[in-house]
Amino acid sequence: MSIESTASAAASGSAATDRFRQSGKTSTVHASQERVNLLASKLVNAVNDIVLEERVTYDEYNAFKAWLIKVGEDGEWPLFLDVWVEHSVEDVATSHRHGNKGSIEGPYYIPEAPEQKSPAKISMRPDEKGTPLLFQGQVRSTDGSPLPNAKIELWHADEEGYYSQFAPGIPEWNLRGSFIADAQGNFHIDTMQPAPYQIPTDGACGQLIAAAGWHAWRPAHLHLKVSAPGHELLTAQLYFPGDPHNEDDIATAVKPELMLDIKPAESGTGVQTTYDFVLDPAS
Ligand code: MBD
Ligand code: FE
Repeated sequence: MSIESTASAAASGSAATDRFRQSGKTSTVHASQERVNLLASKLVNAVNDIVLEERVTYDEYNAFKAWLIKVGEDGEWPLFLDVWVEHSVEDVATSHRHGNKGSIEGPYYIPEAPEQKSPAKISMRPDEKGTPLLFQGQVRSTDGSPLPNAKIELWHADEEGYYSQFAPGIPEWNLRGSFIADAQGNFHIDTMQPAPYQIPTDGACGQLIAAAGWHAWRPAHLHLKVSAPGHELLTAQLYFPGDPHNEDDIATAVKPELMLDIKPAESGTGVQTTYDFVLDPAS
């Protein structure tokens, strides 16, 4: 059976939900009563304002209730929130930075991918389909100094738009890896160019997209986390020029400074690109 015939929203959604539960991201949250009161009141008021302004009917209210239940059943809360809300949270979190501001993490990050020293090739199937991509660059601090042994975590979809561990039949760490830059902060990673990504169309999020007449596409992208001692962690995505969905990303996560410059590879096979990262010192 092909991956296409077995990948489902419920399977990738439940994997993303399990992953989030295991991530420990909520274990350090200590929201004060004042803060919860403020945010929850604003959210409830915003929903009530829409009901009153748009004169929402009981049929619409019940359809909304059924849809919210389905989001949970399909495990799509991580997908829904990361597609439609995370970009604003990321803007708030990184607005102070002088170096790269980055982009959203999305639902498909897995920590602790196997580590290799640069130069390296990301783990991939022997017959991995697609255009070979050499991704190289340098990691520096905001004062211009190179960051020796900076760590670059890279994960992305394959030629068919699937992520390992979120679609069946793909080796565990396929197209995922952690890479240690050299003493000058330089890195050189051989990978495969990812395809544009369509969020699952057979789950609650897909149902909303179809009902609203939207589209389900994200432009092709590389996901990255770049880190170095004494510096803020950078979570970013990088994009490929000419992708039609660079202009209308469903996740609103494209920024002009995240566009790659793609050239034919000097090796003669595939393409190559150079992108430098600038990290802010941790305060
Ligand atoms: C993705 O691959 C992604 O990066 C985001 C943000 C949401 C859904 C799928
Ligand atoms: Fe992605």
